[in-house]
Amino acid sequence: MENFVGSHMIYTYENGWEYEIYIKNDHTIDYRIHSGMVAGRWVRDQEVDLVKLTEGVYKVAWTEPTGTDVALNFMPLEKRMHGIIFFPKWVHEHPEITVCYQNDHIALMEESREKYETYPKYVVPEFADITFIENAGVDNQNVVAQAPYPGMTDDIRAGKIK
Ligand code: FER
Repeated sequence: MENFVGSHMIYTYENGWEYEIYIKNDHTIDYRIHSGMVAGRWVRDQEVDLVKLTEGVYKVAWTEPTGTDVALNFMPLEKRMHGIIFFPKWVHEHPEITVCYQNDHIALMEESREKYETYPKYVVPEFADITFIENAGVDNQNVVAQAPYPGMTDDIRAGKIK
């Protein structure tokens, strides 16, 4: 796990959705969503379950305050990952409610998951290509420190922002 913790990655799912993740420590991630159904959403300090499955293969899984469940498998040496996202029905119908800096709107997420429908869930299983990877160290507060904007992932890949 020593190698994987600290990984800062950008990846594009085969459905075109582009995501960014920072493995902040062995039980916490920060992330930004750059395109797709909930583009613009960003989150810090999400508690996750993180394990090394075998050499070079890591699994990150968690449940969001929105009720969305996520399980990601990373194969950094192959620059590939697979993710499966289980969206409650309400997030699929009202994605804009979840597009925010979630840390400032936890109560709204918890109210919405009670107010709207959960089932049937909208399940999105996709492979992705990892287009950027660096190790940013443990508990680095500067990696995911501002809202996503159009073109941000190009800027990160070009080394223009940190
Ligand atoms: C990912 C897929 C989904 C990811 C985060 C999510 C950080 C979160 C989705 C949501 O809460 O809406 O690859 O990576």
